Amino acid sequence: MTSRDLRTLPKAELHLHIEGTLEPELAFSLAARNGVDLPFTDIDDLRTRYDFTDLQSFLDVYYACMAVLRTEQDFTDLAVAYLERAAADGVHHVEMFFDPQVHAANGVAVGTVIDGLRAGLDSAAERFGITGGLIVCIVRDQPVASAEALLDEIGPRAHELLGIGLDSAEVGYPPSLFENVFRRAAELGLRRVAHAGEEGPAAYVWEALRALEVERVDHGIRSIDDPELLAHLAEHRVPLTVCPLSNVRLRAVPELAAHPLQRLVDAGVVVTINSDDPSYFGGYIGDNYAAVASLGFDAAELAQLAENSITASFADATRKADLI
Ligand code: ES4
Ligand code: ZN
Repeated sequence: MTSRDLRTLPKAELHLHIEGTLEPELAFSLAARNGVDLPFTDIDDLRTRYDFTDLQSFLDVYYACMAVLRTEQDFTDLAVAYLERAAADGVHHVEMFFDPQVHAANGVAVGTVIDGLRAGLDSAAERFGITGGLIVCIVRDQPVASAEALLDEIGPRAHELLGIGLDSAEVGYPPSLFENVFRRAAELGLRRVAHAGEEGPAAYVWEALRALEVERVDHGIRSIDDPELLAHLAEHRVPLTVCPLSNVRLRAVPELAAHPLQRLVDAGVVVTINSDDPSYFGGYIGDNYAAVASLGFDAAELAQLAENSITASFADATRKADLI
């Protein structure tokens, strides 16, 4: 399948950290606009820090860059820049993560972030017909009390959000820590997802399913180590949002050829392809599909992965039927 054909496959992006779409050029221009000092001398210096060895080495750079995002307009600009690229890659529906606890530490209220991102999504709806919504992510290496306080804050605006997620440093921060937070989120009407089995073990995927009652698992690639878990995911059609280029760049897999994607598909798991933090990991969603094509997936298999992304989304049934 040519990369042009890959880009015209209608698809949904379900695992995308909007802060991870911040390109170095925009980071430096927002730093200047907001009078924020970045701990990098220039764009080239920042790019040299992209040689990640694991998840934490990436998160250190990612959180440092997020400090340039201060105003509602910054978040709108960020979202619009991403959504333009997504539209060009055949994305018709986006469920976008954001990390309010990190912005709060920079003095930015969650309402400012929500307003800015929603304005970006509204503009993409008008310009490109893109649908979607926001998934508020709990930063799991911050105290549980901070997550509880965030829930207090978003309560009145929960109807403007699609869901709740769980991200950041995984090992040592098991999903069960956030059982009460996710229960409260469900009571607010939020859909539930969580990062699990990226660097952490298959046991964390089980915990996300049992303690948090997630409807999708973000990454989930370590599920490959547990045949019973694979059978459970397949039987209950719990989708995985897999991010191949992210897994390579953060060394969650030794190389692309060693990625368990094919084995997950062969186990009958509903797998989707996503970009995670495209500015940092060397490619947007079209590049991730191209990486999968390079693994030997044929046109029918790639079309199935794209269809899975629509099926696995939280779009309503009418919208899903339009897109498939
Ligand atoms: C993330 Cl790749 C990844 N894993 C966990 N948390 C994250 N936040 C942003 N990107
Ligand atoms: Zn992620």
